[in-house]
Amino acid sequence: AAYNVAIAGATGAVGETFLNILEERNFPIAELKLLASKRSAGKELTFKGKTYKVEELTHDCFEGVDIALFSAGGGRSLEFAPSAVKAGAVVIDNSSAFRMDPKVPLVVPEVNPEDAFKHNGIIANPNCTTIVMLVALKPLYDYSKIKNVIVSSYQSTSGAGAQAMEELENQARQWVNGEDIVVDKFAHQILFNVIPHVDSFTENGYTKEEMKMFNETQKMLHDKDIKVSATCVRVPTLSAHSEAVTVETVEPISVEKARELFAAAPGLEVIDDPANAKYPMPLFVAGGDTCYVGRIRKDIARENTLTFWVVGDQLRKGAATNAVQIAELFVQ
Ligand code: A2P
Ligand code: 11C
Repeated sequence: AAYNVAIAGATGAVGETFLNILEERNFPIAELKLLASKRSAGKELTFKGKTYKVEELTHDCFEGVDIALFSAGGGRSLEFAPSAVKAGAVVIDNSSAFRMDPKVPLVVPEVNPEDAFKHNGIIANPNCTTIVMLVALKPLYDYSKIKNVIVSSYQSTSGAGAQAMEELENQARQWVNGEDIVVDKFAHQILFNVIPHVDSFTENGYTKEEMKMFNETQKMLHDKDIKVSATCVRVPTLSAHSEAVTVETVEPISVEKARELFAAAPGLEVIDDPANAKYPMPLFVAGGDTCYVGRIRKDIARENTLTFWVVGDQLRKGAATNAVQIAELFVQ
C-alpha cells in the first residue's frame, strides 16, 4: 500500500527534514502535499528528484490525505489538525499543542509504540529534548524503576527553527566583519554565549521547555512517580541537542550493567572511551538518526545514581525521524 501524505510546515527546519527522512526511508507515498503559509505558496521543493509546489495550509486542503505530518507551530496545529482529522487523515503533530491531552497518545517508538494505536486521529510527537533523553532512559527504566532525573540540556539553535539557526550564522558573519550583531530570535546574542532560557518561563521558575521534560516523561513511561528537574540551555551549535543526565534508580545499576543496557537498546549507541577523547558531540552526531551516550559513570554525590551524557540530532530523531517512525508503525 502507498499513502497520501501531507506536510504542514514543509518549508521549515523540521519540514525540510521530514522530506529528507521520507526519502531516505523510502516511505510508501502515493501523493505528497507540501503546505506552508501563504508567503510560501508557489515556492518549489524537491522530493525524490521531482519538483513540488508549496500550497497554502487551509482547512480544506486535506481531502484524500491519509497521513498529515504537522510542524508549523502549535497555533497552526490547534487550528488545522482537527480539519485534517475530519477529512480522514491521521495527524502526527510535532508541536506541543496536544501532547498532554489525555485523548492524544504521545509516542517514541523505542519507548511506548503500543500507545500509538490508541489514537483518535491525532498522535503527538514529543519535544525533541525529551525524545533524546527518553531513548537513553528507557533501557535503564526497564531494568529498574527511576526515582528522579536531573538534566541540563545544551540545545542547538535549529531547535528554535530555520531562521534561528541562520541568526547564529549571521552573527558569526557580523562578528568577523566588525558589524553590529543583530539579535532577533533569541533573548540575547547567541554567538559566543549560552542562554539558560528555552521557551517561556512558568510560575514555578522553570521554563515551559523544562516542564515538557517533566510532564512528557511521566506520560510516556506511564509513571507519575518519576520527577525530572531540567535546566534547558541554548548553546551556539547548529544541530543536535546534548544533555547531561543524572538518574537515581530504585535498584542500583552498575556502570557495566548500564553500558550493556544502553548498547542493547534500539536507536542508541555507546561512544564511551574518555581516555582516547571519545564521547558523543553534536558536531559529529548531527545528520544521523541514532542517539549516542557516553561519559557513563557512577555519581559520586548520591547513592543508586548514574551520570551520563547523551546527544541526538533533534531535527531528525528529536522530530522528523520520530514522526516518520510513528507513521511506519501503521504501515507495518
Ligand atoms: P513559511 O515558511 O511559509 O513561514 P520553522 O520552525 O523552521 O520556523 O518553520 C515553521 C514552518 O511553519 C514553516 O514551514 C512555516 O511556513 C510554517 N508556518 C508558519 N506560520 C504559518 C501559517 N500561519 N500558516 C501555515 N504555515 C505556517
Ligand atoms: C527547542 N525543543 O530546541 C525546542 C523546540 O515543544 O516542540 C521544540 C519545541 C517543542 O527550542
